[in-house]
Amino acid sequence: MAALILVLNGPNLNLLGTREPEIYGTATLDDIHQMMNKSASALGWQIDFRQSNHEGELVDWIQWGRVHASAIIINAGAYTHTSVAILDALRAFDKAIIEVHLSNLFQRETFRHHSYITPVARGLICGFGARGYALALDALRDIVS
Ligand code: CA2
Repeated sequence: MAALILVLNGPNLNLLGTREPEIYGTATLDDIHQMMNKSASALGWQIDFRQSNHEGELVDWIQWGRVHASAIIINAGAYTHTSVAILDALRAFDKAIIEVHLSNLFQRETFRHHSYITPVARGLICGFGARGYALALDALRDIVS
């Protein structure tokens, strides 16, 4: 059966491409979704691509992923810096987690330098804009069979 990669996007990422292009680039979330579908199908994988502005919904989806997903790629948006609930849910996911951010967190405000997710992630990709999602999929090629 084709591996299913769950791609989770947190609050405000639905606004991508509409504001702050100097920080987040010009690609919309739909552009990223389409790009990932293409890359994944070349690998024989499926993508389940979701966005929510609600912490609990993200937690529910991570729990769903425990049963259905081979890996999680997550950009938790601002919840990255605040959410113990998302950390706890990810801790219960026993397959690979890749953390992605469009911007380079370490060139930004100090409150963005800490991530609750990095300690449970296989790796962190930040600062490459939308390309970071493609890099995360590429990283999974050596991890997901
Ligand atoms: O760089 C990233 O990917 C972030 O996860 C984006 C979050 C931010 O809180 C994190 O610190 C870093 C914010 C996403 C908001 O995206 C917008 C895009 C366009 C217009 C408004 C918000």
